[in-house]
Amino acid sequence: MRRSRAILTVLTTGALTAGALTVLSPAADAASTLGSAAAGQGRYFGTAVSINRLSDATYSSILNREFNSVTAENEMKIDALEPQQNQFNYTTADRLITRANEMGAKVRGHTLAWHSQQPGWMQSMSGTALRNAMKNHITQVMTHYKGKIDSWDVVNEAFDDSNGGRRDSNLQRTGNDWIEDAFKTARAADPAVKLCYNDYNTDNWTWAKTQGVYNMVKDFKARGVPIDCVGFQSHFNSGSPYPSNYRTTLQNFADLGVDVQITELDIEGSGTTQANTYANVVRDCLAVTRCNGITVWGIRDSDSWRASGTPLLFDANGNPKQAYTSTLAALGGSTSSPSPSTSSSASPSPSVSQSSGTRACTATVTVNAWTGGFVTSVKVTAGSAALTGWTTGLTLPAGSAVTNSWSATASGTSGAVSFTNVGYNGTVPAGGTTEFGFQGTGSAPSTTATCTAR
Ligand code: 9MR
Repeated sequence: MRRSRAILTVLTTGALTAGALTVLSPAADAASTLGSAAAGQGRYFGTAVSINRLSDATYSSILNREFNSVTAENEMKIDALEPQQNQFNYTTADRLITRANEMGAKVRGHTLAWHSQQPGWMQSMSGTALRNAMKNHITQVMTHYKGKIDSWDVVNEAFDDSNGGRRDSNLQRTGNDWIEDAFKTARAADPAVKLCYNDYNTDNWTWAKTQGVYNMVKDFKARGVPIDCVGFQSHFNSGSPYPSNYRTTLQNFADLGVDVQITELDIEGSGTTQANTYANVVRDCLAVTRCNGITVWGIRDSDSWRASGTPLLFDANGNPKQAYTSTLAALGGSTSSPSPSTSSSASPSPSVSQSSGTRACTATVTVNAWTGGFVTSVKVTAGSAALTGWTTGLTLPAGSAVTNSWSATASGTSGAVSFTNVGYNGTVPAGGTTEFGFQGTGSAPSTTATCTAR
């Protein structure tokens, strides 16, 4: 069930003097998160989610705030859903679907047929028995999730890493037609969902593996085998770097008449180099009409399967990295550019119509509340002079408490609370903005906030 939510955006001022309240439309904040910026481009921006991290408040609040698509990192794999033959366990995966519904997020289903993460009973199977078990798994799982999934990875990683042919596996040994059999079974089980082939090291157009997958999709389209999309995992690192022909690859596949999706993006590295590569990937997707969306393979570096490569958009503390800012900017969003609608709305307020040189700021509060909890985002906008620091204050109703905050240091957890910039976001150019947020229990705080500039 989707929770009903109240979303309110109010501009308040109170830098050096009390200011008038101006109500803004929610659209004023439309492009300040990855999900909303991607939506503005007609795409989704998703992440892999690991169910046991949802109890981590920092993880959970970033998930809520930034993403509008989710992929179960492991919970919808074959071993998780069918641990004993024909005994299905949907409990954990269903929790993730519920969470996605609460977020209003799409779900990518991952994955129905794969040589890896097979339950023990399947690993030891072969021939017709295995083929039938594969088809039964596809039918049962897709029937259970009918209407709840946007795209299914029907077959995952079926190609050899170097020679452009098929990977050897127990599934491959059931006959070369196992992939098309999987797709036909999937279409029959749920005709409405998008059916994808998903793989890694298929990003560089000149690589044999890319050509192998391309030729299979071309053949499927020519023979009417159902396939709707191709997923590019895009795990980039020094051994498999982002290729300059990535956009060509995406476009060539799209030209076969399938959607393309970036399904497991992570880019090892740091700083400007990493940030630029993320931006390039986003720009490549946006340049290809049929590139529907991007999923990163985890939230914080510490959540990654390759944590030591720091390949994600948030650091271990949940702070957005340079790669986050460049990704958001490439999506057409912004965390720090001047916002004309905010500053013009603020102009009636005496506190921001001051002469250049006097530091002032305003705080725009967005509350996303449900029964028993809330997430609050606050946009701090500098007046006509650059800030070197800021503190905003607001009041929580009795019984409410701050449980977590990001991109600011909180002082107090109940009643009157305040939030001060952290190291990287104290400096805000004249007219520029920065954002922080906090999560809490109880009823939502007032949208009236003060902002004190330094
Ligand atoms: O991130 C997943 C990790 O937690 C699992 O241990 C691993 C086991 O196979 O699978 C990882 O996810 C993989 C995904 O399902 C398919 N593409 C490669 C991903 C990274 O290994």
